[in-house]
Amino acid sequence: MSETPKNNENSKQKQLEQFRVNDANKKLTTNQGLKVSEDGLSLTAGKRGPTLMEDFHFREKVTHFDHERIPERVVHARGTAAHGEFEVYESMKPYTKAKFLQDPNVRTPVFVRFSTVVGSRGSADTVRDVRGFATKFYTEEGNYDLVANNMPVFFIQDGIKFPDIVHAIKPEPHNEIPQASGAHDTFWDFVANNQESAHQVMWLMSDRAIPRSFRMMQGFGIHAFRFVNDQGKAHFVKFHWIPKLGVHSLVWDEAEKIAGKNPDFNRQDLFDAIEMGDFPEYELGVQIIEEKDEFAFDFDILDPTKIWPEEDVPLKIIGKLTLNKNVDNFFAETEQVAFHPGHIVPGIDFTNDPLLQGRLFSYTDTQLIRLGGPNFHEIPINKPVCPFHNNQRDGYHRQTINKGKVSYNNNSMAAHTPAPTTEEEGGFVHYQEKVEGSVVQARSESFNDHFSQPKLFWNSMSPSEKQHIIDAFSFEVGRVKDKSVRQQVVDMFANVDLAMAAEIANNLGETPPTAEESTVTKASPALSQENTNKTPVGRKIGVILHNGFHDAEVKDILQRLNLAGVAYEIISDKQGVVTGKSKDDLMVDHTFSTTDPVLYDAIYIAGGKDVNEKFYKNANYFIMEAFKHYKAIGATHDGIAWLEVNQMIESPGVVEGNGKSFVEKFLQDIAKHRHWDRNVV
Ligand code: HDD
Repeated sequence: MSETPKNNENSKQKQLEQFRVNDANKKLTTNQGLKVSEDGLSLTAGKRGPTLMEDFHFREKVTHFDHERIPERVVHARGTAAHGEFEVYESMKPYTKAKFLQDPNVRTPVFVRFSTVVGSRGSADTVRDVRGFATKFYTEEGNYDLVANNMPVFFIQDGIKFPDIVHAIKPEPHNEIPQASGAHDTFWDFVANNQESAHQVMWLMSDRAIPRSFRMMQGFGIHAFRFVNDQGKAHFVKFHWIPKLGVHSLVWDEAEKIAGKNPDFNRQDLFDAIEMGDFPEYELGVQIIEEKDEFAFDFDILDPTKIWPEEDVPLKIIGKLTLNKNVDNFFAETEQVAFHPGHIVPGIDFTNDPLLQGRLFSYTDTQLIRLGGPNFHEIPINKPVCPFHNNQRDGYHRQTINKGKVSYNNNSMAAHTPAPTTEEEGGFVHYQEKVEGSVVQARSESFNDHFSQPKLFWNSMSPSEKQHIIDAFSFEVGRVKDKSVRQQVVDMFANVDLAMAAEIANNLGETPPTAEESTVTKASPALSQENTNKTPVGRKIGVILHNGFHDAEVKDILQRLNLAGVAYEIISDKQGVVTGKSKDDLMVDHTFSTTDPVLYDAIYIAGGKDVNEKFYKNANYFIMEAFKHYKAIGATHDGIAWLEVNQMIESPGVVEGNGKSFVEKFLQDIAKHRHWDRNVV
């Protein structure tokens, strides 16, 4: 294990470099290094005879192949990851002694894995689900993992119920249907009979569950953690990631179609952005509560089904994460990375949140089966960049060659080393919280209010967001076959909002509920995506062109869009080039059949001369779908005819014209993301 410099900038990349191998232009060998002379024919007795056992190359190659797969993660199996760096804006010394949060000049290497929760490894990206947002900080004091989700609350309050919620939402055990979806009986049966789930279910039915991009999604540590400073003073803290591009979602019809058209939609988007140098950025925000205020709120701050409303506990922005490098090998890095909320550093500590306490057991345990033994910390992606020394030995796939004969403490033969470190010298000391109580299996009554915060969430939604929640409930519960479960769900959510539940009941053909109206009138504007950052940066538009298009003007428009951070793809009826009226060319990226309007944030149609009926119809489909999904549509030159025929002129988010003013208006409309005020039937 090599010693690393204090400022560990790029230290992870330097470490990984030792393990990277490029096989191109090399001679083919066995794993023993033997050069092989034949790789396509096995050793046989005669040219038409049986394969011989002696063929060690055949056996090694096929045996290795037979063992290529490892168990997928029991949850969060579908994911994608990238490398990056974290920087703190100002020293957090008053709150925490964590070294990576002290010095704005230090860049801490990070590895981030995004995921869906329910689907298996090959499932589609755009399903309705919670998203994981797990970050490993390779700090000079050891690895710190912030294992977060894109929603700030959880379904359950106690880790012991995790197998239950996961069994309920995973495909049903008798037929393994449905894949990557909560729209089935067992999930909703769980919900109705575990009412603590109400808050997260509201988030799951909202647009947050179908993010447009991993680059446009928040992350939340969910639990109350503890910051501890060098004086031993502690504060409660919640962690938030805020994407610089704002928080944006798909619409459900679009998400379902993308699942078929490009199941890799989100991972592709992240990969492409990083390849193009458009590095995704997220700011780190913290909410801090003083220990003396532990009981100052009308909810229990340790309850993971509760947010700390930002209007009550302000968000302090303290740093920035930049993702700037794709992985070299998906399996070696993304699949083998092992996160654990228990990987902490001095200055950060746990609280008594019973869900967090449960997690502290589960994550190491799962790696033992998934990664095949206790030495998974030696896999390059998991290895700390700082030195590590202890008396742990052996086990499957051990790589470290520990010298000497002492592997125990206390000893005299190695002068009592490796020796513990004092707190002053950076040794981790658990926060000495005073704990008292009888040994019980019971929960504090302060965890019992399951409906006030879901109502706060509902109150905070814009009209279109509310409608989407009602539509989502109607779809998801509409897939439930058990009538009693459907009614139980409607009755349960009447405790959140009576009118909402009545509308869902009406859509489902169930009996309207009769609960008392919730008295919560408070709203938290920070919860609505309508109040997020809106920018055209990071968006991708489809540009529909035909031969004879106005080349000079269109190229100028495309350049301006590009300068504003918008990527584009040229779509036409044939691959190759489209030639403009002044004989200038543009390369076609896609034909109408290799792409689809759901894969773009906006459509720009400039058309061309003499389009045939097939081109006309295909282009029309692109525009109609984009219109239905509330996306910006721009048209210039011959393209304007399509807007006229479809009576779209002057609809919100539809812009036609030429030149600079067209670009400005189009960019504004792209930035708005979706035009909910459009009349879509
Ligand atoms: Fe978990 C994976 C996030 C509760 C048990 N979890 C996992 C991942 C994320 C989360 C992002 C994927 C990590 C990766 O990319 O490899 N989990 C959460 C959050 C929770 C949460 C934000 C609540 C606040 N989880 C939770 C509980 C338990 C687990 C209560 C068990 C008691 N989670 C696991 C696991 C996984 C996992 C089974 C599967 C794969 C893995 O750990 O490495 O141990």
